[in-house]
Amino acid sequence: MNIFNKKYLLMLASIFALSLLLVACGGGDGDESEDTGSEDSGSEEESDSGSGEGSEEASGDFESDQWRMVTEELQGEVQFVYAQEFAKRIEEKTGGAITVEALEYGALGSETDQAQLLQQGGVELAVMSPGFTGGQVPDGQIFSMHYLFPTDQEQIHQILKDSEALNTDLRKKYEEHSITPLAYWSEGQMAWTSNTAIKSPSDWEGLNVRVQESPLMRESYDAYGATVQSLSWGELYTALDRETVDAQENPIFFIESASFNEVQDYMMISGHNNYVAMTTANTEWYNGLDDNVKAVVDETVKELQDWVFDEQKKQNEAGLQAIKDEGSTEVIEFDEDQIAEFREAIQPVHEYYREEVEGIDPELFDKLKGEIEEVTGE
Ligand code: 6CS
Repeated sequence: MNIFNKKYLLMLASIFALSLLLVACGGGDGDESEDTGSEDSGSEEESDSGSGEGSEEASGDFESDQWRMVTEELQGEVQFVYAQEFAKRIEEKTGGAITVEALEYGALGSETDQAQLLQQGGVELAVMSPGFTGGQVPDGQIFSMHYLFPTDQEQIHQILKDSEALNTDLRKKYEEHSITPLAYWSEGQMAWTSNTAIKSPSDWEGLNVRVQESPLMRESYDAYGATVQSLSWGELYTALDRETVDAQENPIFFIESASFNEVQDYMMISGHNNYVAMTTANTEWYNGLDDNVKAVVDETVKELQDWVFDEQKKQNEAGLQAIKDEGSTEVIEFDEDQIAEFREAIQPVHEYYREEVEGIDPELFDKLKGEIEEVTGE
């Protein structure tokens, strides 16, 4: 076991301890102040968490406040550097009145614990993957549909920024669960890794693939003949190493950063999907913000759309190069014919999603498809 994985064991221990804390928090107000061990972008005073009630006037128009933004990734990875940049800009724009603490994966539990914590108001802000709330917000599963979004990153960027289906309609669906998605952004194209070379849908036959919690992911891999297993990513390296799981999907920077390539012989650049993350706020907290504070949050989130596009691009390019340099994982890039074959195999799942998945809004799906077609011209 390398140092990296010892780090995961420590993290899992902290997840267990913090899960107990989460239960104790139940609907809490975020006043708990743990030593997270993460790089602190905020200050060390007690958190006032909330709309600023009772806090003192600190700088110009802004009352002093402290927020926390929890992420699902480790220091240096895209979600975490996003949270740091968000913190830096909020602090600058409010003349230091408002500070934001960026928290890394594991500091407050697993990805599902973190989502729950945001919903309960235990943290104000989170970078969240829709895949972990697919059971609660069925329409959010739209992001786990293979070959729905284009492969062109600029086009995905445009769709995520401008889509009304996502930024208005889907946002409302999340808000019913106290999650306000302030922005959707891509962490890059996902690749498949496995110890088997996957070049056509039938190569998936009999493989067990790790997925997030979204039920639709089961249907997608079922269409190729594979079975799925839900796991937190912190358990994934060991599962791949011990071959209790055969394959996984993630953006390339993350495959390299989490060292999955060390225990996988092949990486397929399949074009099957991109990894969407959401910048989210607890809905009641966000709605209760003073207008000037809300405007600063909205402006910062908007600015960071382009910033994070460049950041993920840089990290994905470096990750691909590092995997190639390391040399033990063969990189297979799908050609147009292979993509067409997979696209055809997954069509029944698109229809199944629209017609049969309980709780989804077919109009939202149709609207998003229309918006995608407008951008791609197909
Ligand atoms: O595979 C996962 O679950 C993790 N992947 C990424 C790119 N970010 C966080 C997430 O939990």
